Amino acid sequence: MTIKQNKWWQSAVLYQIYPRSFQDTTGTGVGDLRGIINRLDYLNTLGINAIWLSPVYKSPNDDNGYDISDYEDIMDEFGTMADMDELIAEAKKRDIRIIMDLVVNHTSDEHAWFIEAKKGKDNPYRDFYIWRDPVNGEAPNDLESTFSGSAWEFDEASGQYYLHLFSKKQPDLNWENETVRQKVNEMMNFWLEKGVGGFRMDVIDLVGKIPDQKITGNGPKLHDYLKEMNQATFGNYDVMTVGETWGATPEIAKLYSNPEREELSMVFQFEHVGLDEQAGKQKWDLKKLEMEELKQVLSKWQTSLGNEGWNSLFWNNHDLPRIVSRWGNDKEYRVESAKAFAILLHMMKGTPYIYQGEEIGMTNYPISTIDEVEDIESVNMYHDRLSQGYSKEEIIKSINTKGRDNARTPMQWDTSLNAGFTTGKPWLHVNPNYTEINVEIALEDKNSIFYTYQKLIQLRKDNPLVIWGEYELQETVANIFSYIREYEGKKWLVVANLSDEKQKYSSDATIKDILIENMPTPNDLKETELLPWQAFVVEI
Ligand code: TEU
Repeated sequence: MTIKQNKWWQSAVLYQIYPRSFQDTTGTGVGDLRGIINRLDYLNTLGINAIWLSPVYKSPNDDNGYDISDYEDIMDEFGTMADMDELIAEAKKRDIRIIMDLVVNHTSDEHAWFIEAKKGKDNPYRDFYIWRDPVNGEAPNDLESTFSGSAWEFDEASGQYYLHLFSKKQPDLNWENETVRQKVNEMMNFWLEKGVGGFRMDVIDLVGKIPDQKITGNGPKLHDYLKEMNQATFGNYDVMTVGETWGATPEIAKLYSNPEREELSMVFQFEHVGLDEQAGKQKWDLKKLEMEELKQVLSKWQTSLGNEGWNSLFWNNHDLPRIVSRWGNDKEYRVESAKAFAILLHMMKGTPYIYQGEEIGMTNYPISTIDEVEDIESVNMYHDRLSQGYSKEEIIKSINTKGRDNARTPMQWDTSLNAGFTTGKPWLHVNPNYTEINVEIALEDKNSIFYTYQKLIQLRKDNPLVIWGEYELQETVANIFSYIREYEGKKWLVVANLSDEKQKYSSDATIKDILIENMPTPNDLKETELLPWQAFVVEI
């Protein structure tokens, strides 16, 4: 079987919306569904085919919607189910599909199932979650929560602990319980019937966990569960699925996305995301990115899936710092470096994802005290590390480099109050650079980052080479990333200087056509020099 299934999602470009920070229409300081509907024409101008919507379900917002209290209702701040139906319909008119965020490793502790489960050991919902007796008066084992501290929370009333791999307000569902899986499937069908375009599956690699053996990711039943889910739900629709799988290797990615196995369309792999952290430590333990490693890792993913899996391509999401601040230069080369990273990623094989604001080169927002931070992961880590003896300065530096709020500051629409995001008090600080970096200015400037993204999307639509072509990394100096895509006798050369310095470059290739560039491309590529962050794609 070939991977060339010609599925719509293989040639699509997705745009991720973090609704809380996208567009407020009611003055609450929190974005809403109406705001997204109002901005659909903007997204249509960009040219995207689908929107991955971070969670919009009912939630007490301990983790900004990733703690769901009702999967079949909409968060009060965001609007109503009627708004949601309208969003799906309005998007459809523009050929844009809505991809729902499926967060089913855990629910909120305010979900009706957990409220029932807490009532006692005999409650029919008790087994929907993972309860264990204390061991020697303590937690069953030393499993840790991603958000710091033990993954076990003691429940006084019953004398048992429940498992939460994230916050204690996010109890883990017990996937071994068949009824739990059935309920999840029913809920997925509810959304599929509404006409959504698929699901992004939050930490899906964790649902096969065996907590007693301290197995969390990639448990033995994981793939059986996904096959079962595929058959019972999305397998019956023309939709896409993308699993969030932090520990995936290419071999693991094939298990999920080989079409013959009938599991998922693709997964998000995070190998490149970990390249600026110290091996075996946490994301907060910083290390400088080696470009050579980035090249090797991304190229490995480009070539190793072959016909047995499908890539997703991304630099950013709501959990990651902004790419232009992280690995680019958000000062003197903000525009050039943002374009260079865009060109590099969008010419690769796989389905690209753009995170809101990336298309205008939004940057990180540095904080100076912990009071400015909203994100539960950063706040918990701060207190945890303070108690372990880390200095405040060191922790703040980690948060400024890697904290999730960097990606979550409100979308910068124009130069009006609060960047046009809200007329009220924004839930999270607006980056003061909105007076220069915003959508209005970007749309007026033909040379803006926005139009580079727009053109990259168009190139993908017009050229099967970008979707199906073979990939080959080219030999260059460390700071230049270059590859060739080849398809049906056509060859495209992609070159990007990922540094603040000029770099020596040489290629024997003759340029037939310039497809895209972020500054004038040399006529002759032999023995030449690339300017800082220079990037181009040429037919050779
Ligand atoms: O993220 C999974 C996850 O493990 C993140 O917490 C990640 O480790 C960290 O942010 C790395 O920067 C997903 C969602 O994307 C995230 O927003 C949720 O908080 C989390 O699951 C729990 O649902």
